[in-house]
Amino acid sequence: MNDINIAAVLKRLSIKPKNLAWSTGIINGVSNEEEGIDSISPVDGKLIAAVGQVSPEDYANVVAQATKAFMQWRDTPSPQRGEIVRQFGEELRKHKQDLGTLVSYEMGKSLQEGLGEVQEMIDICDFATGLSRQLYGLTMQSERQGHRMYEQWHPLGVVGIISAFNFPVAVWSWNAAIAWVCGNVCVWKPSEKTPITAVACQAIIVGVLAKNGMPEGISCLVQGGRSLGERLAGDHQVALISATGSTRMGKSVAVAVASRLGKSILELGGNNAIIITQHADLDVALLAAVFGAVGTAGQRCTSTRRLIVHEAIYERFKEQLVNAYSQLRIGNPLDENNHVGPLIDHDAVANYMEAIARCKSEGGHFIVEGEVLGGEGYDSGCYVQPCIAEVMPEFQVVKTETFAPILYIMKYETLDKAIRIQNNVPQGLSSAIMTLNIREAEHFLSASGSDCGIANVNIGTSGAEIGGAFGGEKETGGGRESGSDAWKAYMRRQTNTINYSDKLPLAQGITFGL
Ligand code: UN1
Repeated sequence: MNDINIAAVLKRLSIKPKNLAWSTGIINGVSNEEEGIDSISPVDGKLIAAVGQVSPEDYANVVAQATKAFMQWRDTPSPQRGEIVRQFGEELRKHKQDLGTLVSYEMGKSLQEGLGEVQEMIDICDFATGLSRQLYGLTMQSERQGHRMYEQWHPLGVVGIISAFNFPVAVWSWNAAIAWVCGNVCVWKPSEKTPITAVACQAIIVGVLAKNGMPEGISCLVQGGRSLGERLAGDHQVALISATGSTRMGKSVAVAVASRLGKSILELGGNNAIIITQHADLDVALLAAVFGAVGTAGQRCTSTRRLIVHEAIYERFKEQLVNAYSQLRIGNPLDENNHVGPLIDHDAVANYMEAIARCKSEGGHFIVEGEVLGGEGYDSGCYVQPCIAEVMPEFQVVKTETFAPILYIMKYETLDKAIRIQNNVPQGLSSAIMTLNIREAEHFLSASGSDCGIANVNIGTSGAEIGGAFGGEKETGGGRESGSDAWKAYMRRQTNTINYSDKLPLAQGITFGL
């Protein structure tokens, strides 16, 4: 970090005061300076830059520009839209190091993970480019003679994207890249905790659009807090809202969007468990558990929060886990020697402390104690010790998602019981089993197994690839983003029946004559 010059990174990413105007949502306009958002790095507590918040008038202007751009974009052939997304991916390749560094500095995740996040963006651009030639509909057999029936997929219009601080750029790109090739235009409200990475992405896509003679309204950025999210969710001009964040936020977005019969994709909280059976490869299990629990300082939706370990190997695995935690290096995430960076801010630190206190009050026994770290290199006050508590599965705190590196470990006797424990939480995002036994693995993946949107075997709960549909059940919200056929949620389906006969036969054999 000491040799990383953040000012130079910002410059190379075209983050100049002039460009911060984008963040107000005024396309090539001026910022509303009074109500700024300061972006403070959790790495060292320093101000990175400030952006203006969008005013209601700015917002109306943005949506008007987006709506206007949609008229042009929806008529652009999808493979041409894919070509523009491909070029965006190429620019991301060029800027990978700088953007990954900025993600790491603004959000606090390790540089490796920051670069990985940009790689996810590149990957989704490649995926979307291919997809732009594969937005297939079905052809159906008509029951009437001389009739042809088929379906086609059309764009929805303006897609609102509300993203969270923990994946400040990748989750936006999953949504935006797919939405664009589908013919939609996007209005992005990033987390107010990570506004600068959003400006960097906007600078890149604006350049690509300009080079192709396309209007900026195809990609709009609006910065602000909760009230802006509410404005977006309640806006009938926004056909689809894709929101990532807490279950509390998701519930209010869901109600606002449903009340106007809009569409939503929700990717909310997780409470992800790994079941480690007596047939597991414990070396693989250990690495998966530790990366899942401490990666991104426990701030992924997919972070491993619970380990459900078979009684026969419980003590041995526990010992290995404690030993692994003693080797963790916590510190500046831009220093590649460190495994764990800071939490996002002081509120997150307070939530971590509160969860630890609650766990203790419910009877949890900490085998690795948690604490807020102080002293040299920890001046931002956001660095915490990843910790592990032995718990009973029914503790309330164990059923709650705390965005911090707190790992709960519990014992089981039979696989059915382990699966019951795993499923008995309100959330349903990701899950995993560690076993070399095919019966156990297949049972876990069966309908009576994991109830989550993601279920893995011999892989941890985090680190999903973009090619699969990403999302989960229950309080995770039910939405699916990124790969597989998740694109269908970004389009409207139209069923077309064409009569090329000289009669008008009615369906269901109804006769009607004049
Ligand atoms: C999130 O935490 O919201 O599967 C997204 C993963 C990443 C994405 C996480 N590819 O951990």
